[in-house]
Amino acid sequence: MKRRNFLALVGTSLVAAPVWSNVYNSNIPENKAIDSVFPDLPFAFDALEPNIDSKTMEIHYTKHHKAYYTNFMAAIKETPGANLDMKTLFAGISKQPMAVRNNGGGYYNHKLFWENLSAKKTEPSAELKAAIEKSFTSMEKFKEEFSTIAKKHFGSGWAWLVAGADGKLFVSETLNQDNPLMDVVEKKGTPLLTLDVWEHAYYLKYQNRRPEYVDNFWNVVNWDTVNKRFQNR
Ligand code: MN3
Repeated sequence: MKRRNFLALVGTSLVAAPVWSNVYNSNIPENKAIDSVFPDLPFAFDALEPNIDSKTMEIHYTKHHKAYYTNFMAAIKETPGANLDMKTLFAGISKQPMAVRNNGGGYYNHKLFWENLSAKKTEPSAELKAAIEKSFTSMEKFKEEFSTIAKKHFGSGWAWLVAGADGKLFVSETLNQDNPLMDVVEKKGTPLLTLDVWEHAYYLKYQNRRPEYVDNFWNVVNWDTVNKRFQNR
């Protein structure tokens, strides 16, 4: 936990907040950062300009993501789900109220999304590249398939690169704030990379030009994060 978050936690006796004590035995290392305080954005609002503009980033993080987090905490506190780690919660999400599914997904998906974005130039590891080539024949083919799903997804949702239980990688799309960890989705697995294709993610800059937003996404993918997820899947 970051010192600032720790102090915030100490300073405000969050006794009603979920106890995440048994969290983070998950095989997704990024889960470790999720805690009883809203997580920091890992970069400045303007860091991804011009691919993702500063105003969109600011509203997306401080309004949309924050609201999902706040509503998720409100929906899950004092329920049995409050003591589960996110992976277990999502694996049984069909038994949870819609508010937990929508806001828990919204909270978690955005956190993953920020973590797989960076202004720094990064590259897929040799191991990830080999796995992508095995599953999609080439890196270009993978990007094409992922982009097509992201461009064509109807309505609000997310595009994903996922590691399946059989070890194969695949691309998928989910509706609203669902994700591949949820028992309600058809194609389940461990998320490696995600892209938010809700209009709020791009409309201020790109308006109806979602394909341009998707193409520019590749300029700001944080492959270091994707490599790490793949390694720890
Ligand atoms: Mn969003």
